[in-house]
Amino acid sequence: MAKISKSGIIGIILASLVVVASLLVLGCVLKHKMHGHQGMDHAAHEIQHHAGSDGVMMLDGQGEGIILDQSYARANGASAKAGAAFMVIKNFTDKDDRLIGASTNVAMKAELHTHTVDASGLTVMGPLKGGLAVPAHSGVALKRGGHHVMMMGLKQPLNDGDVLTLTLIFEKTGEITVEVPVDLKR
Ligand SMILES: [Cu+2]
Repeated sequence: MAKISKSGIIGIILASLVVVASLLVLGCVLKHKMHGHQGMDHAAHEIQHHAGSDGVMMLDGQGEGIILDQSYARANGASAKAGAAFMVIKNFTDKDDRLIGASTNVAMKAELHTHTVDASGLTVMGPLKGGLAVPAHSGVALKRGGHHVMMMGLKQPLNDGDVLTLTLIFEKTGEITVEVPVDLKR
């Protein structure tokens, strides 16, 4: 059996440490990369953040027709009488369209709302009169503090993880129905 010198053992230990350190760094890089690709919500948040005050933004990705993307709904507590739904409406068509109405299975009534600043500088919420323009080849963000679908007269509490059905009515495209997850953490 070969005799291993003291310096040989130290060499082996050092080499092992380098290998472990390399693996840790590699693991970290891979994790970040995966997060970048899979963290759609993160990206969505970023996009919504960058939309103008009218909610209109550049269209990213590819698709056909009108797509309701990154939707979620929430309410303030189990006894809330109203909730709200948010999403990015993506118009991949060549026609300017307009969101003119909404309905849902979980509320008596759904209305398009927006936030505006009144004469005294207070931010108030109210119906979006005339609907919401969704220009051709554009996205429109419905986000907290901006445009949203108000669901009034909730028939049931909105619990985290529930899925509700939301129908949006567009002037040209007609009705589009999507399943919307409830996410109370957003
Ligand atoms: Cu509202």
